[in-house]
Amino acid sequence: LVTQDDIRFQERIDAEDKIEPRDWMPDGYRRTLVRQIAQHAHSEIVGMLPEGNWITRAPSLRRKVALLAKVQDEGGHGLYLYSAAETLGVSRDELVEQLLAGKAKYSSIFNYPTLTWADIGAIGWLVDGAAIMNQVPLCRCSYGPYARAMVRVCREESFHQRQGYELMLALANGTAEQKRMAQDSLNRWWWPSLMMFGPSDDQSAHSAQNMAWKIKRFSNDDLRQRFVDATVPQAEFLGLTIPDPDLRLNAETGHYDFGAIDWTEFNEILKGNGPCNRERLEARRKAWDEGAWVREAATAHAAKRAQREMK
Ligand code: FAQ
Repeated sequence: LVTQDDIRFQERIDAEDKIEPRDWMPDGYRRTLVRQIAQHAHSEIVGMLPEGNWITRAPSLRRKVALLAKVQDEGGHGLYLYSAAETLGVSRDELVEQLLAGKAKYSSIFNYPTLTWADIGAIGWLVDGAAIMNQVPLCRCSYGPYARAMVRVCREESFHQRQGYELMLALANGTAEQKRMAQDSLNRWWWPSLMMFGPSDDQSAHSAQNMAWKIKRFSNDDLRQRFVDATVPQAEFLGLTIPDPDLRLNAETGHYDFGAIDWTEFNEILKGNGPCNRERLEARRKAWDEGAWVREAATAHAAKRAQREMK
């Protein structure tokens, strides 16, 4: 049933008005935003784990400092996004609970292991590269708090992407063994990075409505194509080979054609059966349990301060 409120809401969207927390919005709009922003926040928090794995083993002080800063940024993005979700009437506790109970989704990409130091380069280059491609249009999302949060997040992700590409460049120009490591990590991260953009358009349940509401500005397949077009020349500059025998520049379209994505692998990961799904959730649960004393201390401190202010 379409009401007058729905019609007026769509007119505001079409006029490029930003929707703010206290404005009327359809329940479906609120629900899909909570879903997307929460999944995005969880991705940032779980996304700290694969790279965190290498902080203690970074090969130099300079690399360690950069990686520490990057992982810290991701924690910041997660908290920032939980706050954006809270403006829609859910609490951070609820969202964290859903994550720890295994009921919430987060990006498929963070369920792969980081086996070598080169994976830190590949994550920055490809995973942050894909994240930027997807998130720059979100700076124009119709929901104000999410759009504004994305501006800072995208600036920081750009730094992350450069950090990763520069690392890959150092390895690709290094010894034969270093170059092999870089190629091996490209081989393992390429296809999962393409899956980050989500199912193909004809399989994407939320796309049509989210495009009409201007939450999404481009479809999953459009963004995936843009990512391939931008990344292939970067791989060529590194002297590395993209692991796709079907990849070729299509002279007619000006875009790269690429091979079929293994959607079975993607769907298995979404069901919780990826290589690291269990390990990631266990790490988050452990961090939550071991952080209980911090939450208790902060609550006690806040209560004490409130009491002092009342006097
Ligand atoms: N993994 O109908 P659609 C980062 C789900 S970047 C897992 O197409 P939609 C930075 C989807 O949620 C990564 N699930 O859905 C970083 C839906 O599930 P539901 C995070 C996926 O929303 C870098 C179902 O499949 N970025 O963290 C995936 O229209 C390095 C149907 O899909 C964002 O979250 C996937 N790859 O489009 C951190 C960006 N793809 O809820 C550390 C914001 C789809 O029906 C290190 N999100 N699904 O059960 C979005 O732009 C959108 O939500 C999409 C999906 C494009 C991800």
